[in-house]
Amino acid sequence: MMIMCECHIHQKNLFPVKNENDEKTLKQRWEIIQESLLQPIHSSKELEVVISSYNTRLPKFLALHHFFENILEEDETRQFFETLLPRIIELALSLPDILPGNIPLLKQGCSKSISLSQLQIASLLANAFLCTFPWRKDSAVSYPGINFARLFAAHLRPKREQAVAEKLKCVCHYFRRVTTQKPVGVVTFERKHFSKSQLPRWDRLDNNLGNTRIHVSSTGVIEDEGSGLLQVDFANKNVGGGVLGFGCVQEEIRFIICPELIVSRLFTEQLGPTEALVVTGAERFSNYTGYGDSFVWSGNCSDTTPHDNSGRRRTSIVAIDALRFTRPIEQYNTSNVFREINKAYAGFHSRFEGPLPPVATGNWGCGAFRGDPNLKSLIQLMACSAARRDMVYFTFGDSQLCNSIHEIYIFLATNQVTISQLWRYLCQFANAKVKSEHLFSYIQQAHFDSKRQLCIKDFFLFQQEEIRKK
Ligand code: AR6
Repeated sequence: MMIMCECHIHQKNLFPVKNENDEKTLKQRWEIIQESLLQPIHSSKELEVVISSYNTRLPKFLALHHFFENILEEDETRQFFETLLPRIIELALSLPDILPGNIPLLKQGCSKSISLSQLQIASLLANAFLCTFPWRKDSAVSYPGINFARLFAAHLRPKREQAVAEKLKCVCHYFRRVTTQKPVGVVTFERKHFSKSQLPRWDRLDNNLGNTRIHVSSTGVIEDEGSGLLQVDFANKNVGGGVLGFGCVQEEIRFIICPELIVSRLFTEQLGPTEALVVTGAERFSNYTGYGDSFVWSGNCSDTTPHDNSGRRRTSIVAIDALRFTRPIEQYNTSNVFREINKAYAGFHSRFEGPLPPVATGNWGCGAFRGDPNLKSLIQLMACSAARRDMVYFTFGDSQLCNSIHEIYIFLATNQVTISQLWRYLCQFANAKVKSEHLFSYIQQAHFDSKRQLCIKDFFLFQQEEIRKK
């Protein structure tokens, strides 16, 4: 009946059930799912019972109960169980018709892409909402996980409770939209892998950094002001990070307002150090205010982004995961700078010739992952320059950072500093006993010193030449 991807719901997937005589027999999992979900469900507690009839490894749905019992109005809860849930179930159970073939996996070490219609994604997400995907022993560690169970259970931390409820509002809103009017577009998920030989030699690139144009702004956010640009997702190596849990920072917010991104968790294996995921065509469904614990769903978003010839919205989002530093001082080590610059390059590089859209980014790796925005802005500038893209950098309200990035850029441009020179200064900084907040002034000094040394060298060469001539 259902042949679903090399990944999850599988035709031959059998599940132990007890028969009338209390004996254990094996039954096709999809049959059990269908039978269970076609029963009437009036509350989140009943939904939990139904789901646990075909998925046994579940945490308690405390956040979901809290949401329907304490957050929504009685009327809204009734509407959900009377109208929306039956529609979500119908959408989930029609998966074999909507998506009859297999979905390949985007495995580590391979560059590969998958295109799905928005309707196929909606049906997959409806299955994820109903937790129909079995837990897979072989891949549990290296794939992020798609069932919504963790979100339904994310209730343990009181401060986060509100944000989890707001995320559930985004999810309900998404299903309300896609079950009212079928979406017609297409979304492409592209995994990019770079081998060592495909990466630049940073110590040899003589691109002038001033040739890369940058715009730095202390106002605006990537998803609003980055329209038409390559928008960076400050990702986790498990794409989506804590979107189906407590998480509520840049990546999780992006995924929850554009829920089609969540489906990537079904088939995208953990990102390796020189890998990125580019998603083209995802629609935005929700607006929001706040950030982190203060995140609030603020209603419908009508995404007016035009479509390309393949029916995809012209929105490209690139997931790149920075390193998380428990000891921030370690980020200046050459090996870590090398890892981060290659990761950014993997995200920004395009195999297409001709002018490329600029990168819309900001303090990548500098929130939850505790990086230094001064260093990360330079790393991203170098990666943009090597990938032939301009850069728009949002400092997220930090006007001091905005000024200092602007200042160092002017310095690099007017002094015609190249990628390889800046790479050398960063390597020198790694060995210098200087405080990290002085990175920019260190670079300026290092550049003057190296110029002075060049002048002295030139002077001696000139003198030697003069003596030789005499
Ligand atoms: N536009 C521009 N800048 C932003 C935006 C936005 N919409 N949102 C936040 N910032 P963070 P990380 C700025 O912590 O450190 C997630 O759980 C703001 O200054 O999300 O790379 C992932 O799944 C913020 O402090 O990214 C990973 O597990 C900074 O960007 C982990 O967090 C960094 O945002 C990644 O952490």
